Amino acid sequence: MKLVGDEFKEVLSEKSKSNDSKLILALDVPKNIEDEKLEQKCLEILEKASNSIAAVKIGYPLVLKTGLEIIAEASETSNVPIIADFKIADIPHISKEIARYAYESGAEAVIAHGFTGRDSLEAINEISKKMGNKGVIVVSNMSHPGGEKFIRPVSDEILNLAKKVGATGIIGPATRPEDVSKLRSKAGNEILILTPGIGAQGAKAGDAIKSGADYEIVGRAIYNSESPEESAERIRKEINQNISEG
Ligand code: NUP
Repeated sequence: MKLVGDEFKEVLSEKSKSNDSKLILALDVPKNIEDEKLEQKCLEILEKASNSIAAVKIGYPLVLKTGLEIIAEASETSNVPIIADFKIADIPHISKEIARYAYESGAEAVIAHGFTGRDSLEAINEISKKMGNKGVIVVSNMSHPGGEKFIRPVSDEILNLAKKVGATGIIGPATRPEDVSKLRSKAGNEILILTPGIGAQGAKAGDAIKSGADYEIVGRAIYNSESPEESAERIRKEINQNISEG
């Protein structure tokens, strides 16, 4: 089946090649920043990290604090593709509207939950196609310990659904590389696997990619560090080094 999100896959892959990077920055809310300075500080972090990353992921914390416009501003500042992590989980009509707002604001891809079922994902795919083949990434497993209880046991089923509807990619847990290997073996090669959990959640840079992921998502280890620019560059290199050691 043809996947949605060709345009997103292409811009992501181009940026990944030109920056020699498999790193996606999760731009959440850095600690100890006054509310009035938050937007400026986040854009500054992004600008400084932008040569070390393949994409940036923006989610609820930053959007709820600063407004949806942050997506367009981030896109202008960095020239890297933006993934809107809204973990969309609603009935088809509402899921589609959330995705629409994210794409209209400049996001190249959205993250959606898969447990809502086929009709909700298909509604997002529909708007993705209408807006020029934007990305749809489905959460098929989660990286935190609590993810073991409800989502991990059904992660294969969610992956199957993501494949059936032709989603662009899935989220897998870098904290459980054995799960990433399993997901890759069942996913085939075409679907992207994006994996959070490196650094603050304990996973080592590069291990998830060695287990079959395409990209690694890192937030706090970059934006809460003394020099986000240096940390992003260091983690980019660590990933590449770890992968090259095979
Ligand atoms: O399973 C997931 N785990 C996870 O951490 C799915 C996610 N989308 N994330 C996101 O990745 C989370 O919302 C955060 O933005 C980022 C990880 O951040 P950090 O642990 O590197 O700070």
